[in-house]
Amino acid sequence: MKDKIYKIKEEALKDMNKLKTIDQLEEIRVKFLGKKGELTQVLREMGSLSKEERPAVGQIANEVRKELESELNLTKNKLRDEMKKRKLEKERIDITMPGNKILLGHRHPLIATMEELENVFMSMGFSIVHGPEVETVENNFDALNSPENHPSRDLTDTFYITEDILLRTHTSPVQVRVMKQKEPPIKIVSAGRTFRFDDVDDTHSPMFHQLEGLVVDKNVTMANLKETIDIFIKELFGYDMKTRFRPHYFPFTEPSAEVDVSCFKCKGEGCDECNGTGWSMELLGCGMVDPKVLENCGIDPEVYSGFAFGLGIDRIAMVKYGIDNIRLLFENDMRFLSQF
Ligand code: 2NL
Repeated sequence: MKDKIYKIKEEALKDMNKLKTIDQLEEIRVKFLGKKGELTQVLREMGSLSKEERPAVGQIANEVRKELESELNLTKNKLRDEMKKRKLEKERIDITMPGNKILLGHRHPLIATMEELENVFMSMGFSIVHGPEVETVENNFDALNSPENHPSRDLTDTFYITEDILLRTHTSPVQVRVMKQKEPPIKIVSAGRTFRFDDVDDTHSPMFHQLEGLVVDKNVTMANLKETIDIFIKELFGYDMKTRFRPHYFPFTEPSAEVDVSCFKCKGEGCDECNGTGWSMELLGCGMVDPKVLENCGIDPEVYSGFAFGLGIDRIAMVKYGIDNIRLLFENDMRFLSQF
């Protein structure tokens, strides 16, 4: 019986030397030490031994069991370490390898300009409002005093949807909507897409962008208008920039002015860019809201007065980024866009 026990031990150790995985190790544990294992089987047969033999054989059997158990545990730890080492080796990261570049998009230069303009006006206490691009003739022309025979109303200049509905030709109808809905004080700017039936050239596109502002309150004067425009230009282009107000005509303001700004290149010295005048021309139009327009929108011109201004965002973006062709803003050519 002792021989049998030693043989089991030898066999178990031999098996253990060959095994590769922890699963196989468990198989060996079951095969030799399990309930129906070989060593357990032998111990069960101890009944057939004589009383004298039993303690000695029992002791050997227990020793062998302990030895096998500790050997199994040692092997288990060894296997676990090896597996961990293999796993780490497999998952090794070469930190010197170049990474995958993540391509980040960014704002379109036109939208960036629009947001920059809005931010300047927000910092000056204006609210940002939005309105529909499809408008009524009433909001786009009639309420704004635009005469029936005005060229901009012409069927060949405007995209009409029906006789009364059109694609807005400026952002003014958004302000008309606000005036019709809200009591003064009003201090808003509205930016967005506008449409005119233009042929495309370097500076014209049938779809373009405007920003307009409107202030209506008691005692609003031309001085407030000039100050607001002046600060806006300085905030946007720098405090060394000057403004010049030239008389002009708009159907919805009286008096009206066009605003010139110091030449961006020479800052007023006079250069080839500004034909030696020192001024960038026609960046902005403005005026005191015509009392008739206030009345059209349900505001009493005897109590309230207001000023309004408008500018072309495309033009500002082109000046700001040195873009010489408006088409580049709308063609979405990545070779162009990725430069910003
Ligand atoms: C320009 C000039 C201007 C306005 C827009 C306006 C709006 C209302 C009432 C009165 Cl609701 N005026 N807007 C006034 C003067 C000039 O725009 O050159 N825009 C590109």
